[in-house]
Amino acid sequence: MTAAQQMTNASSLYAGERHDWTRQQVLDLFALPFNDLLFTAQQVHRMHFDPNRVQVSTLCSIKTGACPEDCAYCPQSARYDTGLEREQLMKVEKVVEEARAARASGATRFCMGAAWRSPKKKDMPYVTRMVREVKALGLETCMTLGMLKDEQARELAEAGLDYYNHNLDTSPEYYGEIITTRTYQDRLETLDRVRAAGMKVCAGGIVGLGEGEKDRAGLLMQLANLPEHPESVPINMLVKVAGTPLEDEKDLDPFEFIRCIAVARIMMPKSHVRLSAGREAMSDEMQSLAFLAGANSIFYGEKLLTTGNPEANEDMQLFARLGIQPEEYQQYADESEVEADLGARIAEQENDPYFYDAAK
Ligand code: SAM
Ligand code: DTB
Ligand code: SF4
Repeated sequence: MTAAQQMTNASSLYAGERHDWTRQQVLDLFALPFNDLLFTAQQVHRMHFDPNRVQVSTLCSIKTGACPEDCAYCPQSARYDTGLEREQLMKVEKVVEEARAARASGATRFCMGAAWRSPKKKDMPYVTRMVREVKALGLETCMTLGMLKDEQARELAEAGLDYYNHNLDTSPEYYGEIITTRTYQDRLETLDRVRAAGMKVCAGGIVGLGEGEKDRAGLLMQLANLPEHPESVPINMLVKVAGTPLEDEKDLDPFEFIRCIAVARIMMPKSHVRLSAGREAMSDEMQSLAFLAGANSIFYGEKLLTTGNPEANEDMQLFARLGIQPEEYQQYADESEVEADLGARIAEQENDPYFYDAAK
């Protein structure tokens, strides 16, 4: 096929959003010659995005470790001895401080993660306050707190939470090898609740768990066949942490990882695909291939939740070398409006019991 034919092919085949992918169609994409797959993904990418813009989010672990779940990849599960120091729910004040620092270093979204199976009733006033305070800084907000009930999803949406992250992690067939304490269906139901409450969905998975290509295809098929595509699709490469059951897992072929990004881009053409955990172990060249394959979001800042991430200045240097600009997010007309709003909110908090007792 000539390049011109291929261009027409990609535009007609993959221009629109589809929700009826079969496993075979996805496997056929994975089986394309690498150059053809990347070329197609890049064409699809350019139909909906500026190819030289990447969205940057910063993570903050608002409650660390001692999680009752048994996710085999996770350093925060109480079942594995990973030497992680557990921490109680972070004070609202401290979360705001971290969010300000993230904003100052150029992040546009602040993602707050908790090592919970699901939030408890008593946690909700604290987390909704966090959403309000971080939003007041002019940042987009995201939370990942585990499974949600209808009412909790509504409370978060009312507080103004922009995105809720909840990953499917892998294919339904491989899922039982990785997690036994909650079902695939539980995860799908939480995603439905997030959608029904009107928040944007951030849902993706992890690769490098020992799964096969058919599982990576199965994961992407589940995500793309949701009634609406998640606005944000994080693709995590397993970070192997000593003490977890997957600490000695075999490395995934880096080209297979890039294929996964490209297939996600083609299947969910309007979603931000995030090159998520695992960047510390990737070369600059591999990351640039991921951007070429259609990744257009990263976690930015030296820490993910509990594990390392490249230093912010290393990322900025990489962006400069590649001619990439961070995507902008402007909610406020100017900086003084942000500062005035924040000042008023902090003053308001001084007499608020949640402000000082959030960790109890
Ligand atoms: N506890 C909540 C939950 O699991 O629903 C939210 C936080 S949890 C850490 C969020 C996601 O991080 C997981 O679904 C998984 O995809 C990813 N993750 C956790 N540990 C990881 C690791 N070692 N390597 C790569 N991704 C990881
Ligand atoms: C996601 O998909 N990846 C992020 C975020 N959502 C919450 C978490 C990655 C965690 C990596 C392991 C750690 O730092 O604990
Ligand atoms: Fe807990 Fe989330 Fe880690 Fe699973 S991924 S053990 S639910 S913190």
